[in-house]
Amino acid sequence: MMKKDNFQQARRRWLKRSVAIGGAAASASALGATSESLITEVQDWNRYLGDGVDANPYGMPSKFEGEAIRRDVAWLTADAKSSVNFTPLHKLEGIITPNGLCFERHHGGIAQIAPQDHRFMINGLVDTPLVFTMEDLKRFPRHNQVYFLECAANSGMEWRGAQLNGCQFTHGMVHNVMYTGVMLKDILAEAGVKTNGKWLLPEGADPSHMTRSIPIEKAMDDCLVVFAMNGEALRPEQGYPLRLVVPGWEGNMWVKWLRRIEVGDQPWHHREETSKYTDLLADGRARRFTWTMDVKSVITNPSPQAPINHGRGRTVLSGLAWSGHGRVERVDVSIDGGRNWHTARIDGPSLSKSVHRFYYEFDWDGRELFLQSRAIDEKRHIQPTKQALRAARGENSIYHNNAIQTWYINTDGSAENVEIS
Ligand SMILES: Nc1nc2c(c(=O)[nH]1)N[C@H]1C(S)=C(S)[C@@H](COP(=O)(O)O)O[C@H]1N2
Ligand SMILES: [Mo]
Repeated sequence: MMKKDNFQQARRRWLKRSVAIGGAAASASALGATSESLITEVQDWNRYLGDGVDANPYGMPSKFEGEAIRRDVAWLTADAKSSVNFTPLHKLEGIITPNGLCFERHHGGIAQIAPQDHRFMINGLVDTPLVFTMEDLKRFPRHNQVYFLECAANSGMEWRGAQLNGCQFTHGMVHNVMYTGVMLKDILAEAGVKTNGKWLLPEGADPSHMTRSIPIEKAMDDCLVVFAMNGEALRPEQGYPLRLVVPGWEGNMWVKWLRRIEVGDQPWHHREETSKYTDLLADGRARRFTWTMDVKSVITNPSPQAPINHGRGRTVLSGLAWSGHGRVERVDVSIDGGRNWHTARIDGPSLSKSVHRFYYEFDWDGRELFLQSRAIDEKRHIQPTKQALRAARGENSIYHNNAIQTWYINTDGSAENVEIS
């Protein structure tokens, strides 16, 4: 132990060491190397009383977190009411997307529906057509499940080449939420599906009259009709007061402002949406009914919107991985463009059809890097390279791009969306 009279001397020696301490244990600045006044002087927030408990009946993030917002890309869509914005993935930690940051995709603007005015109907090939109020629905057994929702068009602009500069824009049409709701199969059992009832047509109450065909097997498996997200009521932009959850399947089937499900014996011919959500192959044929979202991952930090700004030394790389087929089993990370792969550390819950958080800590030597991540799910699906995906699907596709993403890290720590071959 250090005696007290030796302490001053030791402290002076300590102050002279202005270099940062490298290595795994610490990357703090030596005292004296940075603005010491922040420690030695009384600051405003230390001196003046803050707001009282009545300042924010509904809490907001710190005013210093103004960068953590959804963003849209003006040229992508002509009209904000039939548009999309993107989750700021580079600003998130863990696996849950906060409600105010979940990307939005809607085709007719946000419907504002008072819950007492909302009705949900089941009709078609059922023994008893039924109409439910929100109160009625809340009397079925409730379930809580964390699921990702990914728009089939996520990463769609990247098919032909590196385009958008930031994981928010390349991969931000995904969110991951804990839903509370009731099993669709419980509601269907109440109505009694006839033996020839094979397909469901869920319909939204918004002006887009969004409809999708869903096979009965999926409905009887894990679909939920939900009224809450992350512990509170659904947000209006996410379908308040009621939305369909179709775990692992493409986002357009997760009908918001859900008002009706018709049971039929065959898939419906959709209006413009069918053609939109079909993958066009190079030979002109189209992939139809490509519902499951394939295994995918992206490095969120560092990335173009979140460069390395601490110089050389210990660097924490982090990202997200998910698969519509189940759990993510492993994530590999490369810092040299796929020449060498390292197994990343998955931290936090590993739930089926939910995003997984991964980390890879390394010492950056200040040289250029090519960062990549590659996810493998429990069914042994491996995330493909862009070249492999193009070879399989051609270049005309927009939907279901789950290819490996590359970020180029410059010697100054800045990052850029690139493609390498
Ligand atoms: N009623 C209705 N449901 C809808 C849509 C819509 O426009 N109207 N958009 C769909 C699409 S294409 C996607 S990707 C998801 C987006 O869900 P989010 O807004 O919660 O991100 O909702 C789907 N459900
Ligand atoms: Mo979508």
